[in-house]
Amino acid sequence: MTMSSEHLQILANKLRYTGKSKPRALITGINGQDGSYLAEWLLHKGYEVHGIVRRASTNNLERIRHILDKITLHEGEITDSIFVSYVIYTVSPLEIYNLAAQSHVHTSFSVPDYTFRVNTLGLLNILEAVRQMDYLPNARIYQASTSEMFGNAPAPQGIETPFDVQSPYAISKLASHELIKHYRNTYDMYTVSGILFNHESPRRGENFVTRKITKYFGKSINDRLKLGRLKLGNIQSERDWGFAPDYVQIMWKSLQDNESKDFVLGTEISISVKDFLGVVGKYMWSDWTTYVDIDDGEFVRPSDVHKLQAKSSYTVKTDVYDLVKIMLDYETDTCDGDGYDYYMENYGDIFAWRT
Ligand code: NDP
Ligand code: GDR
Repeated sequence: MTMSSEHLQILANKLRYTGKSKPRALITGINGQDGSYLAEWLLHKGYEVHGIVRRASTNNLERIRHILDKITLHEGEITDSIFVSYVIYTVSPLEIYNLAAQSHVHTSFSVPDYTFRVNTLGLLNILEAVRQMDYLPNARIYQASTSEMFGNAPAPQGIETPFDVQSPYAISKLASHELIKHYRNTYDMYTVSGILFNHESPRRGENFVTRKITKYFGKSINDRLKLGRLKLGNIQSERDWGFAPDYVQIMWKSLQDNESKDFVLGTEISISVKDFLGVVGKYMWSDWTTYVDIDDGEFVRPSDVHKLQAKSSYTVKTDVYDLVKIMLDYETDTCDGDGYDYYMENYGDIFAWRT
């Protein structure tokens, strides 16, 4: 007896919930901030986890070093359609989380072409690979969309807010958001665009503003004096900053519903970079103004987004004030690893899924 693709799809959906087979997930960008937390979360949920990483001449696996023996890595670029199709065909995942991106907004002004290729054509490669393998059960696809797509639309921004992009990065992500809708509406594929506001952690890249600030202020006064003053750009801009582990759980949740739908996720609290510095200064008993220089060249963008504040589809647990504490504790070595001990002690079960 041969099975139609419809039957295979039904069977796959049944297996997803019965626990008879381990569900298999593929994460692009698994060695990034979110990819590393999501991999931990999916392992905790009993998944077989596969990830795509780029070949590098230096070690780029630091964030997933502790789980390397539990996951399978596939080395390649998401801009390479042949590689992407091959991995999807061989892994045959039930869920694909597309987190790989040129994710730095300021950098996207210097490399718009590259940004578009990774952030948009990368997703297209995944969507086409899944669509064309219609003899395999369709994988559910999560796309990492961003609050940057709202740009300077008046805050708070929710699922109904019209987009107002301000950077090549935002344009590339908006094109991907439209691709997600197109493949869902046209081919009946289970695709989700999660529009996430800024989320940070001790694993955040060092050239994003929260990590840049906490890394600097986590140092002793002597070390700060040796380093010289911290140079920042536009400190008036306001962002809705949350804690990355909270966000990856919702990514997973969004692929477990009966129907796929897009959503918005943030803390609903928005503070400026200047106020973020104020909170850091309070925790560190430091007057931040003594240590910071505003540089109106290097770190200022050709156009910036003034205020982002979510009208969120889900509640998240950690607010920006706890986030600052977690990030500073990590830098000052008052906690083990990336805030786990501190967090278990103070907030109980939020991190209980971590191994
Ligand atoms: P990171 O920059 O930490 O991670 C990006 C990942 O993408 C890295 O693993 C990187 O690998 C990988 N990557 C980049 N280019 C390629 C490529 N051509 N082929 C394969 N892999 C590639 O980002 P985050 O973890 O912070 O964010 C995850 C996703 O969520 C991104 O798509 C981002 O745009 C989006 N997003 C993030 C938000 C946030 O506040 N963090 C908010 C909203 C959306 P490598 O190490 O080799 O560079
Ligand atoms: P963002 O994060 O652009 O919101 O993108 P970033 O931390 O880079 O900037 C936030 C705001 O801070 C201002 N700023 C500075 N930014 C950086 N990086 N360095 C500085 O020195 C500095 N000084 C001031 C910026 O102008 C901006 O207004 C992040 C990324 O994770 C994206 O991938 C994601 O989509 C969005 O968050 C939501």
